[in-house]
Amino acid sequence: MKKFTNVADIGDLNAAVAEALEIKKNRFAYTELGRNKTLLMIFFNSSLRTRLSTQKAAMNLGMNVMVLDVNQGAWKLETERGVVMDGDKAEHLLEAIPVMGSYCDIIGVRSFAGLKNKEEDYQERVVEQFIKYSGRPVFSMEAATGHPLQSFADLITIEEYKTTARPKVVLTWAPHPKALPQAVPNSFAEWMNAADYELVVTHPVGYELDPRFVRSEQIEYDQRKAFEGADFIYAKNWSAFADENYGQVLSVDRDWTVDSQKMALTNNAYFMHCLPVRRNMIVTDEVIESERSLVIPEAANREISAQVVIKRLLESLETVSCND
Ligand code: AN0
Ligand code: CP
Repeated sequence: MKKFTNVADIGDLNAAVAEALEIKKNRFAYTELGRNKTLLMIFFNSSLRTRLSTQKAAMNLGMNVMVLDVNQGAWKLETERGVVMDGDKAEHLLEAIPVMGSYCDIIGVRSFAGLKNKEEDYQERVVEQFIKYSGRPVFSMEAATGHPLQSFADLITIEEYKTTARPKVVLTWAPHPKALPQAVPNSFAEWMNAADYELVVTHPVGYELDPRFVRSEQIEYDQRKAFEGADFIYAKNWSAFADENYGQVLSVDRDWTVDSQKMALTNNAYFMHCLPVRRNMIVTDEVIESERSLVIPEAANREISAQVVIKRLLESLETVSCND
């Protein structure tokens, strides 16, 4: 595996989950694989879980880890080619990327959607430039349109807790005061479809996701109806995807908040959310604190999904290191 930005990169999902569960039992089986290898993690946006779990995963593999917060202490980076750089941006991404690549063996990038220009976001400009110009294997730590490390952890979690071969998994939109990207729901749908679970997506009219991720027949606009018989409820907010209101908040209707009354309609479903979560907007205290809430084991599995991904990228490296 030379890059990791979507579900196709990981190949066979059964094999990936089996590898994850094996690693979970013995996290330190591959400490030699990463010896004298360096991971550079680059953050254009905030993070708690991704930063810590990915660093831990790399340390489990014996790697050295460097973290760069682009917005704290680095030069402000220009990303557009052809601009006259007479503003506040002191360095261009086109120099910064190969320079960063020269100091490491593998690169992880977090770069959220700007939510201003749909075409730009859906072209995944930043991550694609890292892939093209760094000369290193690159993995997404949440890019503009996807968050595959999260979805892989979600898949591992569902595999651990499911009691039927093909569970009913419901992705529900829930209210949030600020505009959020579609990356998490896009990837979640992509991975759940690839796993061939029964996926139902519920959201208010206007919140339809990219049809490349969610087919129209998978949408149920009535949230309560969608919850009926569900084995897993996966809550997430996202902003509008449609051209006419891309990146906008169309509703903050708290009738969409996940509460105990709605959970009672399900097949005693587990509750999931990628975190960070706003309590009593997305989900009530009662539901997130209930014994059916998986948010903590789900977050813990981020270490495991990251470790499988970094292990596979390490295995793809040629024997010559960047210092040779
Ligand atoms: C981000 C998002 O919705 O994409 C990160 C989630 C992992 N969430 C927020 O910015 C609150
Ligand atoms: N779920 C997730 O990616 O969390 P962070 O934004 O804290 O990394």
